[in-house]
Amino acid sequence: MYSYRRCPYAMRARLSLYLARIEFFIYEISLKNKPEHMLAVSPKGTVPVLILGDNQIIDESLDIMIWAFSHQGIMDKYLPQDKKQISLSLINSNDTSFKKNLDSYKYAYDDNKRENAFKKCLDYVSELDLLLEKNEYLLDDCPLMVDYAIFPFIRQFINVDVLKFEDEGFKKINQWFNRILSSNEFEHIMMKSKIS
Ligand SMILES: N[C@@H](CCC(=O)N[C@@H](CS)C(=O)NCC(=O)O)C(=O)O
Repeated sequence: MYSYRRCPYAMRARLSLYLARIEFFIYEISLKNKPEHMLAVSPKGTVPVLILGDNQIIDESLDIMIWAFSHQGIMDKYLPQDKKQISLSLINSNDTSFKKNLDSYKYAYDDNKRENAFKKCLDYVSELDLLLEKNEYLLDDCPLMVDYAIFPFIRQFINVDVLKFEDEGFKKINQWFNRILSSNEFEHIMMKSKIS
């Protein structure tokens, strides 16, 4: 898999492959100097790009997650039918509006725009926080695909300014965040690759 260690999309893909116990090689790329072979098999030029044994290419992070879980027959465990619709809807909000607001919060030069984007990000975080009133993870007491797909983006959001986020007092999100952050699976997928 072509990957970039700090990319949240690549993190969710690596997490799913790890959870599914699928062995894979990581080819760590530089986003500024993408390998020709990667661009040849996936001209859109984003990571992650997974190349299967039969040369089939999967170059969308959610497709990689779904492929990994279904390949190992553990789809029901991570994306149970009764939670499928809400899971995909929460992930879709993450990948569209939350990601857009997160980028403005991170990169906007104008202070008002940054603050506005921060507030908009908090709307989504509050929605997640509310879900965590009921369970330890977003939709259950064990982590599902939805948790692993969203977590890397919340991590980016919190890391922009940890103290500013902590001032908001989202206790449940903080607990959920720390639980996944300190998990074996996250630690494993963040280990520095020896092949690059
Ligand atoms: N929709 C894609 C998005 C992947 C994506 O945007 N990855 C970023 C890195 S975090 C990327 O490769 N950007 C290309 C670049 O910066 O040139 C997915 O889910 O896999």
